[in-house]
Amino acid sequence: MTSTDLRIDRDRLIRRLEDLGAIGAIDGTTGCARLALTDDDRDGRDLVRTWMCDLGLDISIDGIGNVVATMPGFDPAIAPVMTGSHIDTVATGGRYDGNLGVLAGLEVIETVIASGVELSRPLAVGWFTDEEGARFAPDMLGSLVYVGGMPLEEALEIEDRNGIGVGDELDRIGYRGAAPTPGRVPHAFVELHIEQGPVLEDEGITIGVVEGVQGISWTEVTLTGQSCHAGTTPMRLRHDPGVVAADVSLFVRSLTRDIGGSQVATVGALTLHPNLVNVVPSTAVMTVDLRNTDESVLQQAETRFRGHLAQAAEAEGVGVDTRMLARFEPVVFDARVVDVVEAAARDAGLSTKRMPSGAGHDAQMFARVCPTAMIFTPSVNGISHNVTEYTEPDDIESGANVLLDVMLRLVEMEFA
Ligand code: HGY
Ligand code: MN
Ligand code: MN
Repeated sequence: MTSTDLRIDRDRLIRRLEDLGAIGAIDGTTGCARLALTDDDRDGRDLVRTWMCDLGLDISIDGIGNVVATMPGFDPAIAPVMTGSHIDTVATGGRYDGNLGVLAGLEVIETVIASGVELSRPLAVGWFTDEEGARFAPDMLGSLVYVGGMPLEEALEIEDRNGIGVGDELDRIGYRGAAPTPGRVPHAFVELHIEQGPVLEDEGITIGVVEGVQGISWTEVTLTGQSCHAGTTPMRLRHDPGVVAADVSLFVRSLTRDIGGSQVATVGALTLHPNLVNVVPSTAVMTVDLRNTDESVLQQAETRFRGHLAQAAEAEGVGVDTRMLARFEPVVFDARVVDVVEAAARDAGLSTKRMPSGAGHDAQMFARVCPTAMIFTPSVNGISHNVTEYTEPDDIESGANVLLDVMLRLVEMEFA
């Protein structure tokens, strides 16, 4: 059998997606909640690691809990072609976001090993800690540390909103590994991921050929006013942080209309304190997520947001503190790898579309150290970060077979 004849085992992949999706399952839905470094994340990690062990792969766990499994029996000097993604989820997650990339990578390796096809370099699949950033910011934390974008010590100190630290949680769930960071640089990296948007489905396209990732800006804003009685306090004496938060929410939405193009803005988290019907809040803590494919436009959006925030807070007599939770510039993937993704999909007779990624991914970190690109499969109704997230089995199979072909082609490529 030659490598071009290989095809993944669709049923085995779908079954594993279901088995992993059952961990942290959200009652009555096909969604799951496995926030980074929780017990559910640990259980998901243990399950996938078992599958990796059963396959006889060499497994390495590093100081931030990234897990990379590599085909055994190769000269350690030969860098692997790596794939991977994440198996942590948001609190209302689906069973495909991240999980597809990890399990399809495992499926590719299992298919190649079973075929007996000899390779000149190993394949590897990894999952990277806290890609979502939903519990510990920034997102893509594990892959950022893996590529040397953040010192391990700094990452271990990061705390969630309850003051619980990354390092302590890694120890608690048993995933603070000994492998060094930054990690081994792969020969090339390719990630399969659901699109998480409506483009492929709207245009009836099977494979997204991802050329890059848009820039991301996450700001936490703490507004401090004065708590007082909702009934007795005259409006002229109020300093209400909730009003400023509402104003800023509306402003960032208007910013997207004004800037247009790929500009998006989201106030995803908003907490009023004490959050009671008859108390003017003392504080409001909110997050503002701004993204754009163009760095200079993203900076303009940030400047306008910050200017309006300061103005609105001053008018209400409310104090403002801001904290950057994440800031990543747009990333352009290696054209040579992008071309391989497109060629592999087309040779398989699949429709393709070149496109940017609206979401952040671990691949954007690997693009810093090796030739990297991504493969998208369609999301039904363009929905993700939602328990109803779904991708058709045929598209899962097509995406995984494209991943298989791309990885085998990358094995034979030299990147001067
Ligand atoms: O936020 C993101 O784009 C990714 O899901 N972490
Ligand atoms: Mn993801
Ligand atoms: Mn996600």
